[in-house]
Amino acid sequence: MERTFVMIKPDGVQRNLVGEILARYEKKGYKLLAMKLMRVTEELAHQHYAEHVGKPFFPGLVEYITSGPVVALVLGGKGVVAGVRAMNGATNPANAAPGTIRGDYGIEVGRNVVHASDSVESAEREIAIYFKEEEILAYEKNVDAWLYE
Ligand code: DAT
Ligand code: MG
Repeated sequence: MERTFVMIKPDGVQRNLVGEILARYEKKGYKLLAMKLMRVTEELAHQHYAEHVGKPFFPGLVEYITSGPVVALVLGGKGVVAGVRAMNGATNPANAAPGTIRGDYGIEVGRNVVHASDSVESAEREIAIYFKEEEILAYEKNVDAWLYE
């Protein structure tokens, strides 16, 4: 099953949006494979956002992502990588369509509420940064027959 890495960022936790955001992914039909409340350390932030090291916004990004607890998730499902990116909306909430998480809950790019992997390859890389394989569960749900033909 395709998997993606998702994070509800510190602003999402502080603004009491965890339940609403999880509910969206759940209702869509994506399967929760792993979940934890945790703090992102500076070291984790550098690993996670390795592609952005040295960019002007990088220090602010690290400060933001390490500023409070986050919820780290692994979600599974057919097309889940692109599907969650679409549900999250454009990187800058100012450009994110209404109906998306960033469009509905965010204002500025530096407080954009959620993260999701941008490809199957980056999903596997990011999952490995945040989770041990034994923390990721494989299980059947009866509803699967009602989600998949
Ligand atoms: P995404 O989170 O949509 O994958 P990204 O990987 O390009 O976007 O950037 C990672 C995060 O860095 C993004 O969620 C918010 C921040 N960021 C990106 N571009 C930025 C910019 N131009 N100014 C400020 N923050 C930015
Ligand atoms: Mg990205």
